[in-house]
This record gives sequence, structure tokens and C-alpha cells, in this order.
Amino acid sequence: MRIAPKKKKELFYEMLRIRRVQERIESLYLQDEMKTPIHLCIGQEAIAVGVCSVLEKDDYISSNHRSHGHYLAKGGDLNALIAELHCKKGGCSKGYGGSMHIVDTSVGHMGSSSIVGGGIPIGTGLALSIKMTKTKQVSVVFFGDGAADEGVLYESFNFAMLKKLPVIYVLENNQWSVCSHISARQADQNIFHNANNDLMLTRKINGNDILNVYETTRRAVARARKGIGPSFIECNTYRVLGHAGCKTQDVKGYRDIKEVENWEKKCPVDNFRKVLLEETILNSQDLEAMEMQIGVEIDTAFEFAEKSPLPGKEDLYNHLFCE
Ligand SMILES: Cc1ncc(C[n+]2csc(CCOP(=O)(O)OP(=O)(O)O)c2C)c(N)n1
Repeated sequence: MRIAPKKKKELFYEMLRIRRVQERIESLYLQDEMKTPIHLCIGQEAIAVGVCSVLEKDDYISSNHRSHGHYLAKGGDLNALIAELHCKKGGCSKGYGGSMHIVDTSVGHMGSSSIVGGGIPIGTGLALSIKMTKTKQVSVVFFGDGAADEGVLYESFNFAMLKKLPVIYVLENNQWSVCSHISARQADQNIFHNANNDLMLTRKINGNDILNVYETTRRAVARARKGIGPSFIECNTYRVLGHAGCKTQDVKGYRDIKEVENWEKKCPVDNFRKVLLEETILNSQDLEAMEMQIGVEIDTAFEFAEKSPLPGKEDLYNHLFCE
């Protein structure tokens, strides 16, 4: 399908915005104002944006510990994200969750879980609720290759195929689970691609290619909305920074620096920028204006977080089981 220039520009803008937000968080993290562990998604932006830009506001996503990009791409509020990282009342989880427990049902972000694989059955259950209430929504589950090591994935796949659920499993295969490479964890690198395509659409794609992610998701979403059943999209990508924290906190020695450098050349943001400049969909003034707008938005979000109060004693028993 031909993607209109305006849409391509929007996709680029969203990726750039997520990248710049991550960079700002990274640069300020050691000031210790953000009272939360952080897991940045630099290098993986095309997946969050490519998938979420196909979704409607009331579609569901469930996510994992690395979920800033998913939240923003789903239409989440940047002020609320940054306030959440500061564990302030203005945060999307009212300051109770921090970076790994983002939730905002107003935009269909049904929660991220720090339990690796924890979002998989939740997203599957959400798809069951969609089927039972007969709406046209879909449920998307984002998870990593480490989560694909968990048995719950296979139980969930089976249940989704059996019940023909409107769920799309998006595996962000960034090769590493903390310091453990996928080759040390999976005997067959073809994670579940042998499923009968009538039961589950499976695709293994370049997750750094935004247009590929967008187009593949579009098909999966159309299939889910028609009631045909689940899809599994494995997006090949790479976590450019360390597992958690900022650059200087990255554990050294578990991966080859050349591997990192090779993947840096496959940067989804830089490469899409080049394409759009070549296609004259973007020019240098557009880029400057985008950077300016994003910069102001990020400054505003950090100011909002700073001014937002911490949860008080009176909040202790609020919002624990519901909003
Ligand atoms: C059930 C469970 N096991 C182990 C951990 C510790 N842990 C936290 S993040 C992580 C790596 C997860 O890797 P992956 O799912 O590939 O996501 P990525 O960090 O690469 O985005 C692990 C093992 C955990 N939080 N939960």
C-alpha cells in the first residue's frame, strides 16, 4: 500500500519525539530526581510508532518495563510520563508506578508490567473481553525476546488461536535479555513461526524499518477486526543503550562494541530521515522546526514534573486496585 507523504512525516516526527525524550531522560538521570529505574528504547522507536499509528485510541496495548515509546506512540501525555518518572502525583500512574508501571486507560494503555512476560496473558485476556463484548477493538501486546522464553507465551498463543482472539503479539527481538544473548536461550531462532497461518498470521520483519512495521501491523489489525484471529509479528531490532539506567551505568563486556556500532548504523530514525530528505518529503527547515517543537515540549514536561506534588499520606490507599 502506498503511504501518503503526510503520514510518513507524522511517523518520522513521532519517532524523533520519542528519541529526543529518551535522550533527555538519559542525560538527566544521574541527577536522581527521577525516582525510578529506567529502561530506554533508543533504537527501537520504529516498532512503537509503526504499530501504534495503526491503532485507534480505544484499542488496547499492554507493555513491559521498556514502555516509554509505547505510551507516547499510543497518544500518552508527555507531561504525565515525565511526572511518573519523578513519582509525582501528576504522573500517568499517579506517581505510584514509575517507569516500569505505566498505565493510562484514557488512551488504551492498559498497563506495563515489570514481570517479564507478565503483559502477555493480560493482553490476551483483554482480547477475550473484546470478543465477549463484541466491539471492534484490538489488543496489542509488546514484549521482548526474554519474555518469549516464558511458557506463558505459548499458553497465550494457543488460547488466542483456539478462541480466534483479536490480539496482535509484537515481539521486539532486540537480541538481549539483560546480558544474555538470544542464542544462549533459544534452541530455534524461529520463535513460533511454524504456526498454521490460518490460525495465526506470523511475520518476521525488520523492526527498524518503520514502513514495514506499519504495513505489517495494518494487515494484522485488519485481520483481527474481521474476527479472523491473532497475529504474531517478530520485529528484529537492537537495544543500543544498556539494559537499564543511563549510558555510564551500562555493564561492560557482555557484548561486542562492533555489534553495537553495526546496529547504530541501522538507526530507524536516522535512516528514515535520510529517505524522507531524498524523497523531498522533508527539508532542513522542517527538521529544525520539529526539533524546536519537541525541545519546547520536553522542557515543559520536565517543568510540569518538577512542580507536581508528591503523593501525600492521604493518597496511600487510593488507586491501588482501580483508577
Ligand atoms: C519473571 C521475571 N524474570 C526475570 C526478571 C528480570 N528481568 C528484568 S528485565 C529482564 C530482561 C527482559 O528481556 P526482554 O524481554 O528481551 O526485554 P528487553 O529488556 O530486552 O527489552 C529480566 C530477565 C523479571 N523482571 N521478571
